[in-house]
Amino acid sequence: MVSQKGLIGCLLLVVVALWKGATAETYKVGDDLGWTIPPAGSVAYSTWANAKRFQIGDTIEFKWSGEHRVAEVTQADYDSCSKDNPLGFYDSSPTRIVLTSNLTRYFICTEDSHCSRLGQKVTIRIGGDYSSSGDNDDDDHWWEWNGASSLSINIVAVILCTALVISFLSFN
Ligand SMILES: *[C@@H]1O[C@H](CO)[C@@H](O)[C@H](O)[C@H]1NC(C)=O
Ligand SMILES: [Cu+2]
Repeated sequence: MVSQKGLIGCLLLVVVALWKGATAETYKVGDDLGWTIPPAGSVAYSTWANAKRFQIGDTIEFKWSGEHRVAEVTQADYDSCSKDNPLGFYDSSPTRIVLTSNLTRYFICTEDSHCSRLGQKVTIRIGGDYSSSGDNDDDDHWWEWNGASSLSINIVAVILCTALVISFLSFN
């Protein structure tokens, strides 16, 4: 006999799983640091980015005060901090950018030598293999074990719950 509590718990699980699967995240670049001259060079932004799991549909938000800008550039221009041929240019804070593909994106600040000498630049890797990107415990959830896609977890949850509902109804 299936208890009513078990049934309710099961339905809650489905709601949580569906909600999680449908939720896109917004990431504030640099977290509390924001978009500014990093205290010890670009490592602040690479550390920040490496700890995230950017996915298609997520948004990154550049937020700053004072004299900063955001330019999206090619990888070559990123490496050389060249601001002459930006793919995108944003001069008001906050700037939000939606990640629409798995292609890596490169952003620099175009003010003075903020990129070239002070390291105000960030690389955003989307999708991809996160096995070497450090501690991601924050984003590991028990309903996404072993990296199984949330879609397949949702399907399993729905099937289990349907079976529970059917047995609940037939025993009552
Ligand atoms: C993006 O990367 C993720 C993770 O590797 C993958 O599951 C997904 O299919 C990719 N999407 C596209 C459109 O390539
Ligand atoms: Cu700047």
